[in-house]
Amino acid sequence: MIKPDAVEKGHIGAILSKINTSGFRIVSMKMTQMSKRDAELFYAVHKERPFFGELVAFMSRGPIVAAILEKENAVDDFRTLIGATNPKEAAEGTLRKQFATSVGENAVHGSDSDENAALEGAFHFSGREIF
Ligand code: FUP
Repeated sequence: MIKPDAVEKGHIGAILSKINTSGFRIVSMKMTQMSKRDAELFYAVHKERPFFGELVAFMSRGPIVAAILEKENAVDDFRTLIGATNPKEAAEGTLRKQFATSVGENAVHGSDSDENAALEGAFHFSGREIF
């Protein structure tokens, strides 16, 4: 997902360009807005964490771009491309280094396993929207 902060700042095009030139194939994509309930479900794994309320408010405050990406080793390679959760720790050349402002508003989400990638893809897309 391209998160609400990056969409608000007009970074959709730059982020998609970097994704394409890094060898990912976009197999699904849409601009949409998560409801508070959607964000609570999507981030349910974090529901006991102190930042959960802020995370839900942030992720539902404006539109996001959701996409499913395909590549050999996609999960690890995408996490390398986006960089550390905290942009202060993100490596040079990563999306979070370039576009994120804080650990909370960190521009991009990437799945952390193949299993979660499948669940998160199904969260946003029906079978007919995956190419
Ligand atoms: P990541 O996998 O890098 O997106 O990071 P996590 O799954 O650990 O966290 C998910 C989201 O929770 C982050 F993108 C932002 C938010 N978060 C905070 O706001 N504060 C924290 O200390 C950790 C995570």
